[in-house]
Amino acid sequence: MEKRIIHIDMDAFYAQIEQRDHPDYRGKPVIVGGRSQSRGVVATASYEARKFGVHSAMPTRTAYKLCPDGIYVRPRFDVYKSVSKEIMDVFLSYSELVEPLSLDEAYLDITHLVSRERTAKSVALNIQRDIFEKTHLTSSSGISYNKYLAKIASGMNKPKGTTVIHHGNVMEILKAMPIGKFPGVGRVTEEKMKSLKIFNGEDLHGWDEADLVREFGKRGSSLYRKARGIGTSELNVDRVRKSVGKETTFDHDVNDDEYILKVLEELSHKVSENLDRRQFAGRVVTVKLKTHDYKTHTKQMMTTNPIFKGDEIFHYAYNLYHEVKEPEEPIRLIGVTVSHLEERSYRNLTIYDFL
Ligand code: DCP
Ligand code: MG
Repeated sequence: MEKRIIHIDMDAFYAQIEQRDHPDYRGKPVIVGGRSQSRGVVATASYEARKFGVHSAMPTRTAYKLCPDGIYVRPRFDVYKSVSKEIMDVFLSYSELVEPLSLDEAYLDITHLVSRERTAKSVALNIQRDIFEKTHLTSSSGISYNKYLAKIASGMNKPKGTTVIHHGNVMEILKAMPIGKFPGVGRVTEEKMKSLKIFNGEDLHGWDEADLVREFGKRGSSLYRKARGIGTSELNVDRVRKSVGKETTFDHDVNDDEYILKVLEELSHKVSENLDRRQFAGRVVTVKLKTHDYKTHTKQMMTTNPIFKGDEIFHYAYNLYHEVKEPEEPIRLIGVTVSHLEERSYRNLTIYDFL
């Protein structure tokens, strides 16, 4: 039987959590972002804020100009992470075949749950209902016969959407899709596509595979197939378990930031070497430390792109260290881990390129 894949993606994830936890933020433009007006970028914005043109990855300074009366808040990664775990538990109660893509989205293979009495759409609705009951947060889902179509579908009717792409509507949807929204087309590819007069899925569909390969290399073949609704339905189920970490135990308690950071930098480069050997890149960096009283503290962060270079890992580790380390508390162990790994061949594509 053909597979049934659901892609679930939480609506305005960080911002919705902030609105849930602060009732006075509800119905208002909420912008979750990094640091100051001068340096930070927007992690996400509530749907109310999006009306002003504010979106993820925009400099916070630009957001202030577009939406001066917005509510600007710093991210609370611990909370987002624990919500993410709750969502994951819901997924796992439906299927063992779950492939998380980030804190707020995952693919589920629910082929085994579908029968004459039970449609894939009803399963998706149940999952969304369970997520809401457990977390009081809304999500959107997409249902299809392969992964990338399910992902396209979940984005089609956000927020609170449930959308099915089937053999009857797939070509109509793909043909109408602007090329920049096409899965696998990032900003650079989009520009090149436009210069070749490929503006939507229909234009793409008109190209021969050989010509696409000539222009776009290996990705050309994949785009050729994607223009036709063809893609993989195999989930990468152990991506989440894969991680590479290194740690060091000091032979006495230390509290010298400069020294600890030097060690952390070395560890970051060792993790990088290991990732390099295995041709992996990862999306989550975790810093762990143990204080003198043997208590373990960890902090993790999602990266914008899959990373593997020592300097990049250290950049995140450096920031995380400053978030988790108490100035007065000496530590006896420090470690850094990169997880949510994927094969390097995909590293130029971010998850956002797939939307
Ligand atoms: N995120 C981030 N930086 C980005 C994009 C996203 O930090 N450039 C974080 C904040 C988001 C979360 O990841 O809340 C999930 O990303 P999504 O792309 O799923 O965006 P949202 O869930 O915020 O909104 P949507 O309703 O469009 O899914
Ligand atoms: Mg989301």
